[in-house]
Amino acid sequence: MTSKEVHDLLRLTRREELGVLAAAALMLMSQSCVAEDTTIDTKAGTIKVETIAHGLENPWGLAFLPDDRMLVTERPGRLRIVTKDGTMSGPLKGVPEVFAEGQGGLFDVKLDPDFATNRLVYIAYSEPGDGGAGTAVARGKLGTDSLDAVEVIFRQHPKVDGPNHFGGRLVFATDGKLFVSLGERFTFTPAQDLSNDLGKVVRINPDGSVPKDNPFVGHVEARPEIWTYGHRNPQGLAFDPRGRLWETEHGPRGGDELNIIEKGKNYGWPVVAHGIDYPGTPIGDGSTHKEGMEEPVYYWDPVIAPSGLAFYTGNLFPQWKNSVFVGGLRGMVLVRLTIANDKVVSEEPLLTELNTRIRDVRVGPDGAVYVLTDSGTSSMSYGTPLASKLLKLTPK
Ligand SMILES: [Ca+2]
Repeated sequence: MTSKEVHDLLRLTRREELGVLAAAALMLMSQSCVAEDTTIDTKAGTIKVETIAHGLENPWGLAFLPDDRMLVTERPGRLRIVTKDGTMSGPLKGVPEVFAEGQGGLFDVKLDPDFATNRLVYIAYSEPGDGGAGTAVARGKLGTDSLDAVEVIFRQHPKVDGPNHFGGRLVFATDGKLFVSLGERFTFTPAQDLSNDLGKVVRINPDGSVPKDNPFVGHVEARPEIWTYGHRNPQGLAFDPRGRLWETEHGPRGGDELNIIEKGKNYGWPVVAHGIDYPGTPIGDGSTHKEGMEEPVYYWDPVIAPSGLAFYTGNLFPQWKNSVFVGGLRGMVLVRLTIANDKVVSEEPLLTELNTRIRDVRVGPDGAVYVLTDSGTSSMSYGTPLASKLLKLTPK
């Protein structure tokens, strides 16, 4: 709505309705202001930051449909289709009930590798049930305005009380196996126990069955879906162009991590970690390394609360080859890391001008970088204004 249209609308309005409509008009004008595109200067030159959609509520995950549209999740439990010009559908029907408290709700969304023929979409979410809630994965066929024939293919075991540390990222390997990141639900030591799914990365077939070559298949005490363990709250999961799996997780104070995920390995939580516990006490005996436990490739101190992870694989930004993007919630930053020989050799903070939390980052099929902001002031906030955005970054 242009300011002239707003003016005309107000002029035609009966006096007693003026206040309400003026407030509505002001809101529309302010929304059109926040939707304006902007440019920022980066080491890759000036880039354009375009607001594709705004007014989202705690968006969490993003997937690109083959017809240029996108699927976006909102944590309270909504899955929407967004067109490339920003038109948002209503919430799709068929999404299971989610435990929408604290960090809980609807998380990531992924298309089946054979989506073009089977229309299957996978969602991760916190599922309420006996014992509290746990991360689950469901899949259904994408219809016009619904997910149809939805089935739950995976449930984190056991469900735990409390609203924290669900993980919730999904990624398919090129061989079709599905990886799911699972938080330790703020339980600490169970992350080291292979008889549960707390603080694990699991590997399953698309129908939820367990691949026979998983590392703990046949171990009596271990759950066979486990691929790696000793994680805290992993919210970033992505394959690099060489086919290796990388992960980010929320660590303790001073210890957010970037890890390379390898079959059967132990990533240390809560025995070894960088940083200290939030009350100010050491983690374990205060060590950062121990035999048999993997150290992170990189860690953040102060923490950024990483969420979303994407290797730059497009052609729009040749300068960003060998870069990986990491969203930062607490850090209110999109981090670009340059990787060489599995080491982080530089870190560039991007989008700090926006002063907003970043929940997810993806590289689109067009080579642009897409970012979901989260306008909540903290991971625990609900009822914050619906001001989160889907942004698109392209060279200016
Ligand atoms: Ca670790």
